[in-house]
Amino acid sequence: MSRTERNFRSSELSGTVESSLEDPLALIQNTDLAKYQEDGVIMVKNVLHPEWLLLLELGLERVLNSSQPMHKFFEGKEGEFIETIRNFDVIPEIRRFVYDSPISDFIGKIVASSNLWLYSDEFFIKEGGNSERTPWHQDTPYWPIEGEQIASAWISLDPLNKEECLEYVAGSHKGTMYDGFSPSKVSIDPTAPHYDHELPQLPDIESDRQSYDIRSWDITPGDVIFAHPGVLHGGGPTGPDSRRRAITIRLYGDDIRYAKRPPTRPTVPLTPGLSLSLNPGEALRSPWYPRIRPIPKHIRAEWE
Ligand SMILES: O=C(O)CCC(=O)C(=O)O
Repeated sequence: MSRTERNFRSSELSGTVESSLEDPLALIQNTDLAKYQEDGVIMVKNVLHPEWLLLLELGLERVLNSSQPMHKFFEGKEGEFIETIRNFDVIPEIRRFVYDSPISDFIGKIVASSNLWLYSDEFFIKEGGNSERTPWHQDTPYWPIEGEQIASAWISLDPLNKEECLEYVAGSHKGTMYDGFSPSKVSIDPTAPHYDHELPQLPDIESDRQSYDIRSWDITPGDVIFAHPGVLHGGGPTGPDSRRRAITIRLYGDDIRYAKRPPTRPTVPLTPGLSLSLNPGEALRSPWYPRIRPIPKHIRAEWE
């Protein structure tokens, strides 16, 4: 079956996990945790059962057929691709995935927190071949947070070679927090600042790749990349026959606090009212960020 056919299912691929393990958390080992601390990113192979991938594909189809807000990068150009954020609240498949699959416990193990809250979920959908790069950036300048117990799990529903994968600058989570890129200006300048010069401008990593320790991997659906949101990352462009449907799930633990960002632009995703209910330095607790672990009683009551 062609990879670009609409009804292609990543769960039908050979090479994905065939049966659930009794203890999925054992798939993330102490060596992985040490590497995550050092590099700010790890790729763990074959950790998601095909049924979870099917659930995500159904969720993506529901999002694409919904009136959920979508943003187009490189709009109107050949390399255009779509991004859509925070569908958890309205797309039941994403809720099921976050509560029921092992993804949240994987993140809990990585950030060493048994309490977990959802920061966001975000799809990046590169279809039709020849999609552009996702510009290099860190997530932290866009998010009104401080603390270390937060991680993103990046999951591709399609097989990818390492050039098409999300790429990371190892160790950069320990360095400077740069400004973000400006999504509306990416086709002119992928380092154009998001804010009004309150943070240092992003370096032009793409023009100087040899100066950075860039990591990426060949991906088979079922593999997951876990990353610290302070690590510089950018998405490889896709080839002419490629399709790259990826979702990132971001969860945080106990030490994450509310922090202000420059007032010249809103943070991402939009959370109106948040700055009126929290002071900088307070724990990030708000209806914007639902508790995921332990699973709240009212959620458990749905099936008990
Ligand atoms: O998938 C991509 O191209 C971008 C992903 C990304 O920036 C993220 O997950 O934070």
